[in-house]
Amino acid sequence: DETYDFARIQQRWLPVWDSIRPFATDDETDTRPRKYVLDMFPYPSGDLHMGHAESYAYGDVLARYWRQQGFNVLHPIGWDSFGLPAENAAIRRGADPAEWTAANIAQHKRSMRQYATAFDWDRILHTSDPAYYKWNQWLFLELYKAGLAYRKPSNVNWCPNDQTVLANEQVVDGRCERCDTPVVKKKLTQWYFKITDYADRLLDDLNQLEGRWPEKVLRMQRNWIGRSEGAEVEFEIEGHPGTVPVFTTRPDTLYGATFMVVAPDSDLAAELVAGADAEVRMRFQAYLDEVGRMTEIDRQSTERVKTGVDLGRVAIHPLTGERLPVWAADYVLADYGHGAVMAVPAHDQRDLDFARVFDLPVTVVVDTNAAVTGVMPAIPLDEDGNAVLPDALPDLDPKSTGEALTGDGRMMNSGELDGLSKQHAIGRMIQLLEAKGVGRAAKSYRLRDWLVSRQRYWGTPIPIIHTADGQEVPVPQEQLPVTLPDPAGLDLTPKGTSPLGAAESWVNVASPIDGSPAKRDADTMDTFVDSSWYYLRFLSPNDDTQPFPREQVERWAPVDRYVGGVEHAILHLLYARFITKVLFDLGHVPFTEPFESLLNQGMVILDGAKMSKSKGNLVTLSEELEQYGVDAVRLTMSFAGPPEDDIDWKDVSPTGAQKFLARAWRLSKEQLAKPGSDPKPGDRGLRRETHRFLADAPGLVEGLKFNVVVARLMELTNATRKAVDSGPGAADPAVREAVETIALGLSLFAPYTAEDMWANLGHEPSVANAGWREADRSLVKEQTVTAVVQVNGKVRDKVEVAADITEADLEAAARELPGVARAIGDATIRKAIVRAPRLVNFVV
Ligand code: ANZ
Repeated sequence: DETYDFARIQQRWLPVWDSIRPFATDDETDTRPRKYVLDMFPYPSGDLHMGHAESYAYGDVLARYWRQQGFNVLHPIGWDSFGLPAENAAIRRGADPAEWTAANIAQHKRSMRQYATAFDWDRILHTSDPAYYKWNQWLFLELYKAGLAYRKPSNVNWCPNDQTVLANEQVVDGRCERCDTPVVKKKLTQWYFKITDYADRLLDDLNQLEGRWPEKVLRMQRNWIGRSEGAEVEFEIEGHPGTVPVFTTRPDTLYGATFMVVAPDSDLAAELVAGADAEVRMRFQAYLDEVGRMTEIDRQSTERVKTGVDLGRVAIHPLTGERLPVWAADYVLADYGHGAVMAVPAHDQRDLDFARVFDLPVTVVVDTNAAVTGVMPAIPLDEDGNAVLPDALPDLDPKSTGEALTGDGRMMNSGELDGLSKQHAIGRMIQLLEAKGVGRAAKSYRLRDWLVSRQRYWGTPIPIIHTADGQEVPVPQEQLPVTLPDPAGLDLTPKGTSPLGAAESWVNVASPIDGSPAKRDADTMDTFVDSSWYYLRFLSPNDDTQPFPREQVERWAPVDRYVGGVEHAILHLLYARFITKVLFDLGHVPFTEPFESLLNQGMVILDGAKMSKSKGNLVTLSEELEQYGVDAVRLTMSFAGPPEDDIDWKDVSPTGAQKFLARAWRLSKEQLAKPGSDPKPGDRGLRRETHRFLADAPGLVEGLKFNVVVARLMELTNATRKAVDSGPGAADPAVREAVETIALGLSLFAPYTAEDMWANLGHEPSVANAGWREADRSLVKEQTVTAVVQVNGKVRDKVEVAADITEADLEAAARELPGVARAIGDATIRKAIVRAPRLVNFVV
């Protein structure tokens, strides 16, 4: 059969691979150097889509490449199978989420095999498997015992539609990430992980990842952690015990503080208002209700007119002793800094807006018209050479202009700080505060503790038992996993309390302490807990005695190359980094960062737009595979451009990829020299092309220039075809060498075609086991030049020749050229003028 038939080739090789399992990883006896290539594991909802196809194509290039280069490669896959999609689908269809999940995983598996992903099928896992979540519970208890998991009543983000709590990260522009419903605040007791204890390390260690993670991801993580440096200043409030700290990035402006503002939803506000008169309490309560309905984004919006309530309390300025009014206002957030600010309206726009609405005093303490640098700017001159004096300097009167003076300048109205620049004044003020014992240098973070409990069924049960007298008791390790109760008979629709609580026989247990009646914690874990450490579980997914064996961790981890979408730039990667650091601190792993390098593939889009079912512009992977075949789709992904760039499916050509594959494949069907023939006597020009590819491809793959490798394969294919048709012919051993090299190169991008070519070339499967070939450096170095061939002085053809070609060889090569033959026709050559290596002129 001489025609390239992708369907036949796919059918031929899939069962062979299933039986020889070329990608099963041996980690016991194999002593070769190791690489761990990991693709972000998918949610098992629906079938694989174009995004998966892209990401797995890239992960596979890397896994296959390292293997080919002689590494022992670990490239596993699993499913992030807990979470809302399964549960919501189950609710819609009245089915068990476990069954829905199993069916989807089975479909994914079929599609992944068909897509020829080089996964180790002996190491699969899914997080909703009790064999997995047993260790998720272990992890929870490790954090609990280390004081890093705790419960507190707090305002949580609440999605009224999904009836569930959301982590800050799941609130996008004030809306639920999943269903786009505006998120509100609700007070609930929830479990948290103390990620804020790790804020500095999570931030500082990003420097280690510089150059190995995309700059954009590093930036997003830095912003998310959001470290601000400044000071804490203590204020006394009349009639209130102790002092109240505020966080400020501008301690230099303390003399300009004219009032204090507390977050209405903070404990402090509740305490302060409790002592106020009835009218204030009523006004405050009404305000609080209003604020509860607002999103964080709305609260901080600069567009809205500022609102607030005077609490009728008095704060004492720690330096001047002045009496400052205390207000509650929604632009101050309860869970940032200390939930209270010293308001400096002259220099902070939000405070100024507020002061203007409620007519509060404004004191300027930085003269922003005063130069700080000491260097006088050149004064511009007019046509007559007279100095053009600037318009009057801007007024230092923010109360009337409405513009806060946020720039640098010289301190004024600030006692001992007068005349200093901002930076100096900040340092001096901190010294002053420390000397007086009313403040200190401090940092504040945007990062909050990680809310890990969910009031949903389809997740890992939290392994804590609550006794009747309110104690929290960890479920003993030998009783793990705490498995989910049978969902039959449970109402899974979201109500704000966990459906597990209604499973009487499950939730009611004897206290592990004294056997008295107790209750299981009915919440389940955020699925980001599951994915925060799964990369370690792949090292021994079937071990039920430990989460991951130490020696395997030392062998394989951390992950060398992690491949996945930029949508996980913050949540998942930050949590995985945090949990890795916790595991390091607890002595379970010997490293502090989980992913040595990260590849974020771009998106597959259509006509410039993100594809989605609702927009109706979905390209369906299975249909593309049906039409073009697996290899053409994979090759198209790799050829489209740098992997980080988006791929517009409108601009690419799977048909072109298919044609190229057919061209390459047909070469393997030529009457080639015997397998194992010595290529040395073969055509030098073609050999040079082959060895240049062998020399360049590894660096290109490692530099993630997959598209360039494919382009080079196309060039080599063309050169080989030319050698067969109009050169030394198919039987030249250089042709076999070239075709074998094409098969090796293609095996990274088009595994079916490469395998079939390899078989046509007379080799045993699998080409994935065939290794790479060392480039012959002497061939690579050899210079070539383009010789121009003329007939009667007219250019008729060109030929690539070695720079040191002899005159006789050049003349002989020139005679063979088709353009020359055509021009000469029946005429006889009277004279050949040969100037090696650049020119031949035949006179006829
Ligand atoms: C006085 C001041 C004067 C401030 C000035 C700024 C400029 P970042 O940079 O985001 O960390 N702030 C503190 N806690 C807050 C809270 N819970 N809700 C809202 N705002 C809060 O911002 C730190 C600044 O935000 C702090 O510095 C404080 O206002 C305000 F000329 O203090 B500043």
